[in-house]
Amino acid sequence: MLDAAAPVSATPPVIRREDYRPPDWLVPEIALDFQLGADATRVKAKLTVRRQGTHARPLRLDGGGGLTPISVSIDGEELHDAWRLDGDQLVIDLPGTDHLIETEVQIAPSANSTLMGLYESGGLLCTQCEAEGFRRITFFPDRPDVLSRYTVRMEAERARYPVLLSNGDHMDAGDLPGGRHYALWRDPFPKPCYLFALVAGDLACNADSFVTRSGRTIDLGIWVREADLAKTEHAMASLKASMAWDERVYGREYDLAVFNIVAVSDFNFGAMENKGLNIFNSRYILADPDTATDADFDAIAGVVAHEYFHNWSGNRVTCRDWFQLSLKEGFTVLRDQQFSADQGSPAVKRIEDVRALRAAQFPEDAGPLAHPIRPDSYIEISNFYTATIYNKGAEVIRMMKLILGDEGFRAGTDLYFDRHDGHAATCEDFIVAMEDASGADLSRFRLWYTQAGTPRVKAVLETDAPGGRARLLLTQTVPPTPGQPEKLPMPIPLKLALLGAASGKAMGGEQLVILDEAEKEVLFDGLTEAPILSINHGFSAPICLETDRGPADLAFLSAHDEDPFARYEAMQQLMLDTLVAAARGQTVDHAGVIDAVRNTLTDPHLDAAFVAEAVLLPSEAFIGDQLEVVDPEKVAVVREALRNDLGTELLDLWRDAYARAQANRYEYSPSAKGLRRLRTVALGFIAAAKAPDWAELAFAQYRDSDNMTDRQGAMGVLANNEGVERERALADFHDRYAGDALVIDKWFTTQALSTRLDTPEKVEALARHPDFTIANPNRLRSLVGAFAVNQRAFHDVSGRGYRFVADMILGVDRLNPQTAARLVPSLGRWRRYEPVRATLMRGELERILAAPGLSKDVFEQVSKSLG
Ligand code: B3K
Ligand code: ZN
Repeated sequence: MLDAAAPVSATPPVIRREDYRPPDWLVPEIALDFQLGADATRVKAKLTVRRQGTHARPLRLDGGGGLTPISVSIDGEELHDAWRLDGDQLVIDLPGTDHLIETEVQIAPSANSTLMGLYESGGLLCTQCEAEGFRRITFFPDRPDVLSRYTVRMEAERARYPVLLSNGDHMDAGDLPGGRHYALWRDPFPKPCYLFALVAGDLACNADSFVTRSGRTIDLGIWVREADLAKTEHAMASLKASMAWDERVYGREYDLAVFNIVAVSDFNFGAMENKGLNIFNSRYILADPDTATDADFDAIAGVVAHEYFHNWSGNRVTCRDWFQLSLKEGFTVLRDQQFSADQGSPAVKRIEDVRALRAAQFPEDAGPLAHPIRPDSYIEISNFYTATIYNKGAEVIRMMKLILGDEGFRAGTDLYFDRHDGHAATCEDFIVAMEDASGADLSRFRLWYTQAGTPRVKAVLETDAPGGRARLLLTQTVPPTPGQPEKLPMPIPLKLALLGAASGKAMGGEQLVILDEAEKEVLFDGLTEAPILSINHGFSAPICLETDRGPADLAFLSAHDEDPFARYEAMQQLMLDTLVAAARGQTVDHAGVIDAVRNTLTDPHLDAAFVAEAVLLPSEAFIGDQLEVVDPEKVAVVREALRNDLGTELLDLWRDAYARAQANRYEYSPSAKGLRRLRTVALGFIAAAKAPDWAELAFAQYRDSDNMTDRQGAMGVLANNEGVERERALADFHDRYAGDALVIDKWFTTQALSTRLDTPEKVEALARHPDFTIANPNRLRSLVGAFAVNQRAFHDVSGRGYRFVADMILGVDRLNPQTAARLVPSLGRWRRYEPVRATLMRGELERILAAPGLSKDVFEQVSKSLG
């Protein structure tokens, strides 16, 4: 039998932030004893419990996923009438203040398809407890404000599970009769149960060490299947770089003597920051140049850093309740973004981060699932691991840093860590630490925590050229979102400058303007040239910006702006204005964009990575986001027309760029990465121009590459087009990497993202491919997740894309509700589309909602999308 989450029988309860109450009982100590087996694992738990405050309420321990108690004893006595089950909770009436509770349960890891709690992956036994998975392992108050010291004893068959890992320090190990062995781990740091982890299996270790700034040597281990050991070097280098960076930039030193990472192939998310024992989706650990792209290498560094940084922002200081999730996630995303920016090109990293924000968070903020970074309610907390909590959360803390200045911010984080070390804190605690350390008043800034929706800022510059004066009028509105029809103006920090229209130089330098009312006027004088507005430098605020700058101003900024982000943004805006006008049915001239791209391609001062970003057209989805009503086919057609013109008109320049980039020898460095990126971008434009040799060039790049970035890049270009080379490349790729799951994922994704018109039917056929399975989240996402973001294909007017994704959601929900629910938002934005598609999408949501036995995960996302 499959052990999925309990299906919804009645409308599931809503959990509200305002209902938070401190725990009635604390659990200062827990000792766990695991008799591990894939089909049956016995878990004994000894909890020392302490009544908190004066009350007569019983001890309530959460259970779930079919936990059945084998025995319960209180202060050493097995008492059958002193406890009861109330739903999934074990309820025990206790007379005193301090008691010892012992429970024993049996669980079945191999039948656990939810990948929460203890489960089996590729022969390993591993855990995932955040947010509420620990209750699937043993009865416990499964909430982040109950912190305990853990002692963990694990016993298992030695041949099958030679390595036994848990949190903290390794205390003891030994052989037992019958081919069994045991290990004992103790974690000295009190932690919430969501940070508990264990792993048992046949693993090899890349062992290394790191000496902290205070001179302690930390043993580092990255544990993988023996065959994957050679692919762990980059993750190890990233880990050591993260450890040094957190000491240098945030003054945070690692605390335990051991830091282990285990890679598993079945994992719902990217990775998990369990104390001293991070568990990772293998895609964020394993890499070598032949099998991983530059983007994969970058993501590995980012995720390794992210999980490591959680040791302070998340583990030493944790969250009081799950409404505070952004306290650890937003802050930690900011920290990993800063780390990655320091490792490579800060400008390119910022462009990538903003692109990700616009692709995932802006649509969320504009749709039925919009929520503030500190939500007010949820049905299933797993649905709130969102781009809003993570990425907008990071933007909000980045704005605090900008307002406080680097020193004020660092004083604030120091105070926050000192004040709350070892405790479960709130977003409010973080803001108060920032205020106390810097003297700043963030009272209005708190609106960023309570109001959902992306603010819209309009900037109009009026100039009085002969008088050398200018007046900038800034206005803001925050759009209504579900449950929040009215909004207050937010404090919006805007870094800006006026550029001289002749010199291209900023007159009077850059300034920081905080737009903290519905409108604000900024006056400039002493201007020596006609000014052009350059605004939102470095994307200083996560807003949608509207200006009165025309194509000539944007083209000028795209060639001259001193702020690299603003320069990139000017080009994007120029392209976007052209594409949006075309999608609205206006006749447009591509000459302005072509000239601007020509200038960028021929500017000798720009590096390849920046050029590659700047010349990319905005995505179909982002163009759609600017329209009142989206017709995805129309968007795709106008975008393709501009791409074709850019390809044709600038063909010689694309060939030059291609040739320059081709001369590059493989190394993983910012400049080599930039050249590789430009190479494939140029190849795409050569193909868009239908140059006679495009397929030959693409196939040669595919065949001759010594790295996955170039190979996959070429395969992507081929996959978007017709021809024998396409079929040869796809077939060769599949054969060449057969058995390497992470690479075969790329094979599925490349086809799911294809711009070809037959993509919907190809994707349906791929879902019947023997390599496809809905049980593995990576494989599911590689095909279905990728298809759902391929705007043109997913929104095929036949509705077959919608039907396919809805069928997948229903199928996956029976196994893994969390992963199923993550596919719902693609259908959930139906109101944005033209009526034929909107009706089809809504119909699929209604079909899902009517299905029997829906999980609360999917129920919440679908019902909110329809509501
Ligand atoms: N904290 C985990 C997320 C776990 C998600 C569980 N539903 C990974 C991370 O953000 O670092
Ligand atoms: Zn995180």
